[in-house]
Amino acid sequence: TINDIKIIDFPVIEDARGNLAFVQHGSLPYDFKRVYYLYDVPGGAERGGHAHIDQQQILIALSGSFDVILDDGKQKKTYTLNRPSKGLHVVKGLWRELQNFSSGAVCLVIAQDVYDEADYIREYEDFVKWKNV
Ligand code: T46
Repeated sequence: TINDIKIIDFPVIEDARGNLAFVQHGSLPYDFKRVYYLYDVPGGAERGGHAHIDQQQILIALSGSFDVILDDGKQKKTYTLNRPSKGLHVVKGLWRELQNFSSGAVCLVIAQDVYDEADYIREYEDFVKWKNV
């Protein structure tokens, strides 16, 4: 549910040359098998608009900013991501919408498993029905 969502702080090594943040095996709440990223998102475009049945993901604003609206069928919560050292842990079973991408924004996603269309619910009506089973 909405209450299981967490912000993860990645370790950051800072020095005069800039910052280095890292994510490695064992440091996330799950083992991950896939990384993908959204970039060159045109102003006003919206992404997401679906739920995952089983897959967990962590979203990171590597550059720029965007909003993530999460919905568990009962409650909605909006998160603004704008720090490359912070990850939004999106647990399974949540509807997500991504909006308000700044120009140059990059959304990195660390996903639990490989891409599988069968893990998606892409109609909001189906999501609400699934949640109420
Ligand atoms: C999510 C948000 C944050 C692939 O072939 N492989 C992949 O790994 C992914 C993620 C997508 N695709 C295909 C499936 C569609 O034909 O790429 C096309 C666009 O995918 P989609 O409309 O789902 O993209 P977004 O940006 O709306 O959603 C994506 C992820 O699918 C989703 O899991 O949580 O980013």
